[in-house]
Amino acid sequence: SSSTLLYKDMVANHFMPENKESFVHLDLPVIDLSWKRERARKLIVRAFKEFGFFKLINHGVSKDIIYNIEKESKEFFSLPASEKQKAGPPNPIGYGSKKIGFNGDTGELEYLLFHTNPSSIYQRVRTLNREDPRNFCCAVNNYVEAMKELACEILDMLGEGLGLDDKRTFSKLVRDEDSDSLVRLNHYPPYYGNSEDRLSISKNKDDKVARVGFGEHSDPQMLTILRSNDVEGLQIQSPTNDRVWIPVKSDPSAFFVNVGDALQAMTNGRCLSVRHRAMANTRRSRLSTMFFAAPPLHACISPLPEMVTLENPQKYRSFTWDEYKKIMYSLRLASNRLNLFQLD
Ligand code: GA4
Repeated sequence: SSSTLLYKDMVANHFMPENKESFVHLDLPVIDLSWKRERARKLIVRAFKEFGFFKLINHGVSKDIIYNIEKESKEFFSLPASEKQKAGPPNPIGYGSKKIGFNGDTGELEYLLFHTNPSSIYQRVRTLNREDPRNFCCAVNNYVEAMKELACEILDMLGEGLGLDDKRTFSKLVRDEDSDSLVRLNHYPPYYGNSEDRLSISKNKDDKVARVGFGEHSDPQMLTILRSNDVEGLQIQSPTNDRVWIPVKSDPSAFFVNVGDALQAMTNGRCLSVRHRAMANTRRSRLSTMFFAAPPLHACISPLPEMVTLENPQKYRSFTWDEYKKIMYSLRLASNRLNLFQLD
């Protein structure tokens, strides 16, 4: 795990055919939460600076919490469409199918999106005609609580690793009772494709038709924690070559953690909010769950004074999370929205 080559160099040295997308099979940086804190925080900082992503193992989240949310998610998505639609349309939270955001983006998935406060989750789930919505709520709430703790622990280690005056600067925003954190359940149904699609879509090496399930984008929030079942799909764009995609092997026992735009801004560009996408190319359903750790709407997002130096002058102007959200919902999924806040 203590490789000497930087990940970005490994990607940069990779042979690239002209004008073609290419795939590099790399192992993501791995962080083991049972390591000594000193070591874990050093490698978290390194992973976020070079890659924007890492895989988290020995995270200590109970198997029951994980099992229950996956079970409820599976049950929800197997309901008849008319039932699921009662929790929609997404405004932007709620149940959605194929439509992503408000500006014409689509994907091969259906999803549930919630604010993470218990009453918001209950309000949404209540409308479903289920035997007992409390089971669903309970599973989501327990998962959210575990993810919030985990996100804050990672953010505190990052704060220490970056040498912030107040090591809790990041986690305080997420722990704030007005935090705008979200939880998302995605379901990518198996995709077989039809003969017309086969002509226009390249086949991967297993001769299965590859199709984008959720198009390339960066996450707007501070930190994302993703978990999926054992069906592969996540791909990460190389931070140094936007035509190179890095497929991530699925690991249901691990979490995948990535930097969002707000954290890139606060760290003045040190931590990278890297673009990623999900493919729906398999014969089995992919189920994934994301926790998006976000600040409150009124919070001011600005490069922290410790992150601004002579060699690394202030890169972004400050903005409120509310302002950022308004702009992100006015743009397409793939937009480089943080660029609009760049100082030059
Ligand atoms: C991407 C990350 C999260 O899934 C999300 C998405 C949101 C949505 O689906 O409502 C957005 C997308 C995401 C970024 C740009 C805007 C907003 C769809 C879209 C086109 C919930 C989020 O916060 O931003």
